[in-house]
Amino acid sequence: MSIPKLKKILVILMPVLFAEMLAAQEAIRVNQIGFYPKGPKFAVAVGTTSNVFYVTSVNQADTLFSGALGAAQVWPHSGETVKLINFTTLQKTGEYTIVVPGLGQSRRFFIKDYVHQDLSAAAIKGFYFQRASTALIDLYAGKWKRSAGHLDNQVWVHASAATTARPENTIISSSKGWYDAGDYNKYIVNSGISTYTMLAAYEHYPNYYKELKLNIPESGNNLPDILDEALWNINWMLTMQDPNDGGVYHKLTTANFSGMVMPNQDTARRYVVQKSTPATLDFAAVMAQASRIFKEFSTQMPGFEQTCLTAALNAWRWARKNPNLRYSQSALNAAFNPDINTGEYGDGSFSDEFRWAAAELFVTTKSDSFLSVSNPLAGSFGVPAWPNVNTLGLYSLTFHRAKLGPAVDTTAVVSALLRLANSLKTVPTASAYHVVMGVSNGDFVWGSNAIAANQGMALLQAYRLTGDASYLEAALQNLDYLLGRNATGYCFVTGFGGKPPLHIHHRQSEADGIADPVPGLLAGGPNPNREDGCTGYLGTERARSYLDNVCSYASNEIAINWNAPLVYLAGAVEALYSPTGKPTGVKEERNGTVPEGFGLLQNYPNPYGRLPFKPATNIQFSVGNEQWIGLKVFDVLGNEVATLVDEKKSAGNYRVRFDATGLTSGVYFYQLKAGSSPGTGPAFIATKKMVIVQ
Ligand code: 9MR
Repeated sequence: MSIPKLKKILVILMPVLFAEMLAAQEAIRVNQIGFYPKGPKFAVAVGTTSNVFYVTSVNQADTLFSGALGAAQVWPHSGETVKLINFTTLQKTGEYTIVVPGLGQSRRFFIKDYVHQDLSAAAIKGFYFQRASTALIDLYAGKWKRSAGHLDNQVWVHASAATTARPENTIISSSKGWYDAGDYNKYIVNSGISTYTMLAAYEHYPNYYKELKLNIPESGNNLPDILDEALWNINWMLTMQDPNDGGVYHKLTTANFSGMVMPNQDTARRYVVQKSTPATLDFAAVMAQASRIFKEFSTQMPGFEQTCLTAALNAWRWARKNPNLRYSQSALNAAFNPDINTGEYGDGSFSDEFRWAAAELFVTTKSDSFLSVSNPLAGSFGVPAWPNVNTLGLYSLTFHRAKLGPAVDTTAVVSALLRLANSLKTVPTASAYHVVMGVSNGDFVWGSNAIAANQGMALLQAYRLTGDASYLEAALQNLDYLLGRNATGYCFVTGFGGKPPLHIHHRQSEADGIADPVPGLLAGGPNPNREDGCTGYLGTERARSYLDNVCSYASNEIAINWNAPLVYLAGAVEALYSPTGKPTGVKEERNGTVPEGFGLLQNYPNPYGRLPFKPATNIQFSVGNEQWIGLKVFDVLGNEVATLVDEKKSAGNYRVRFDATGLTSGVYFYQLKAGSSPGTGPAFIATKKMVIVQ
């Protein structure tokens, strides 16, 4: 065949080959981040006649493992016929792909220790990106930096919330807090379960979280970063309690949802609206929990433990006096102006909130008066969600069971927890996708991905209780589901995996003019109810009712109560599978060699970061192979005060002189970034604090 002819055929074939390659990547569903060397490893192949699979190097040059595919099985949630791929016994670390003859090659993934450390940190950092009332600066937010919006230091008391002490249109200050989701409102009910889950992650795995660094403004302040992040919301929640009676406003909101604008462009009036029983009880539960957690940090935060406990007790008293005050937006709008048309978080049954608050207050105070008002062990226990919270109290009772005293029947605590976990544990073996998700058809609803994450969290409680690895392994299956072993082919966390969501329903990500969405955010996930009415959903089946389009708030929004169980699940499996139980100090190296020995030459390392500058010092770093290096100094507000390096550097050791003359005494940060080029995003970032004393 002549060369030109061959070329022509190749030109025609190329798009076909490319399309086939993509289809194959979609047809083998695998966690797109990876697996622990000693952990279970599953994937599924969709619609194949092959009976074998191979795990190979990414370029397919080396085959590390081969095995038989499982029997063909239909997953009823997607209607797909799939075969299970089990490569658990492959423990060699590396970056791999799965090949199924006739089907193609999967997306790439790692087998290695600490494989979910970046995810664990990014999922918490996602909350930093949701912060109201503050600018996000380059130093912490990188290209997603933005101006401050929603200072919320002037918030109107809505007619529905008016009291003698705070009549309609009283102005209060209610700053900070996290935006709930893709919208900019702040809702106490949803803050309740979200904040609990973040605090529980710390309470259950303190050694892990004490060392997990997030590069947020408070990093280095002698509190674990995850608690600093939680405090941003706790401090807001405290302002939502009416000091005159202890009741808690249901939400802080604009009358209507804003357009797709940045926070500083949404300047409509914000209100606190009617107090409600569920908001007040969720608040009481979180404040009781916060009180016992921050006790450990009474040196750093004197009095905070008592502030939280007093707030919890006042809320509890209010709820006992007002045990049945529902937040109904239609009822509110019939009676008051202006109408409020934002998220409702309307919940009509409050016994679960009473049980949760009673459990937390009891665990913190050991006073059985709370138990006689509401028995946390009454009723049944399901996987938690914002309207069903009694199981959160069960988690706390389980964790603290050794110290509860005779007032609580700990045998009943343990059996209730195990009943829930046992109903989930064996599900993967019977599931074509080998996941817990889908144990009930009803798992596929608005925010279905949080159901998967919360199932994982429930299983992890049983693992801690029993040490039985089958609970831990079942939990990990749902993390795999979220990261790619699902019927959509997506890794559902922005910025992670080979096919992450790109068009989440998230005002900041839509309005910021940056192609990549804010990272570390979990999309809501498949939801066959499709309340958004958008067209273009992947499929009509429950597990394929997903659409990566900003239109799709019913399947592609993000929300704090969905990210929080992802934080817990990713952090817990990291803490449990990592060789040390702690994060590794070495940041993942993606391209180029991680610079070593980065630090100030004089007095380094220095635990206090205090350095006598007289008036100059040297910053040193090493470069493993040629790459672009940026070295800058920032003040505490994130203003750049010096650029010391911004160029390609070849391998070697460097010393750069930093002259601090002219800078006022105070805290500064110096940051090293390295990567293939300044524009492509750094492969390595390290930030260190220094105190300049002139
Ligand atoms: O997560 C909430 C889901 O359970 C409800 O079905 C849905 C409709 O009421 O609301 C979801 O919560 C949204 C909230 O009302 C407003 N902010 C965005 C939340 C996530 O979509």
